[in-house]
Amino acid sequence: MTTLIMGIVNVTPDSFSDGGRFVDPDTAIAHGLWLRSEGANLLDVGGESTRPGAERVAPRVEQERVLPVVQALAEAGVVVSIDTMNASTALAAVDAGARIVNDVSGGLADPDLLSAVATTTAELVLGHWRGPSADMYARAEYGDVVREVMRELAERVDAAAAAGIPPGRLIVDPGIGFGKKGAQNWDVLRALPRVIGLGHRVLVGTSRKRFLAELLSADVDGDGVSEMRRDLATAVTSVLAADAGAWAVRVHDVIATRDALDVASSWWRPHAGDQGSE
Ligand code: PMM
Repeated sequence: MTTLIMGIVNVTPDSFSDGGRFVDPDTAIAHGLWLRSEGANLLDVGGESTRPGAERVAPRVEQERVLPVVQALAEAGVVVSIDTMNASTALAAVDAGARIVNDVSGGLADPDLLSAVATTTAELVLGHWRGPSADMYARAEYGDVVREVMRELAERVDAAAAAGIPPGRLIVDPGIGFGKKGAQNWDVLRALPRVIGLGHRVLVGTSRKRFLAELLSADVDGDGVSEMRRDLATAVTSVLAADAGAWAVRVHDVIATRDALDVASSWWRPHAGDQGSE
């Protein structure tokens, strides 16, 4: 199985599952190196929460959070992606060593982002997005969610190409949880082969998201759906995304997804001639 694992390093006080844990740069760097030791192929560093209802952060604050972390991880040989919607942060992070710009808004939030990325050699993740997190569920109105997500993603690909970014540098992401409610996310995930059919690498981010928690039976321990159970659900969606042909999955709990992908690839691989026990 060749699907890559993108580990999440949120340098934010308010991300919905890990907000506040890694705001200190040294803690964030140590966490990133730990995720690499667990098997992450890439690390996605972000300084602005996109959780539902989150307010925007000034680019200066975002850059103070992320740049030392991007630089240290890049110097340690990690392939770093910068999770930002701001052109200035994208450029500064690429200067600090990031090789991928991950814009969940697909270039819509900052009109300068696509042309800024075009001046670099970075790869670009274009997410499907319908507006800021503060009111994103108000925009989750679709006739045919799969068709509309595909069409809007294709428009972002065209905009990136028009800005001068070679198509081979583009990665698309259906934006699970962004402007989509529970069932709509499942419809999009089931249609992943069609998204892959757009002809670009596809990144999928389901990690710990609300639509997973909504599915799981709540309150076995009287405390909602625990992080451990969300991580297990994420490992399952990671395997299914990999089986559908995703290029990479973006996850908080790298080791759970690594184990799940290893088990799945052992299931799919012919074992004739192996010397295993039991
Ligand atoms: N999700 C979040 C943040 N960044 N980037 C991409 N490309 N795809 C996603 O699905 C995505 C993302 C929100 O999750 P977090 O706040 O737990 O990082």
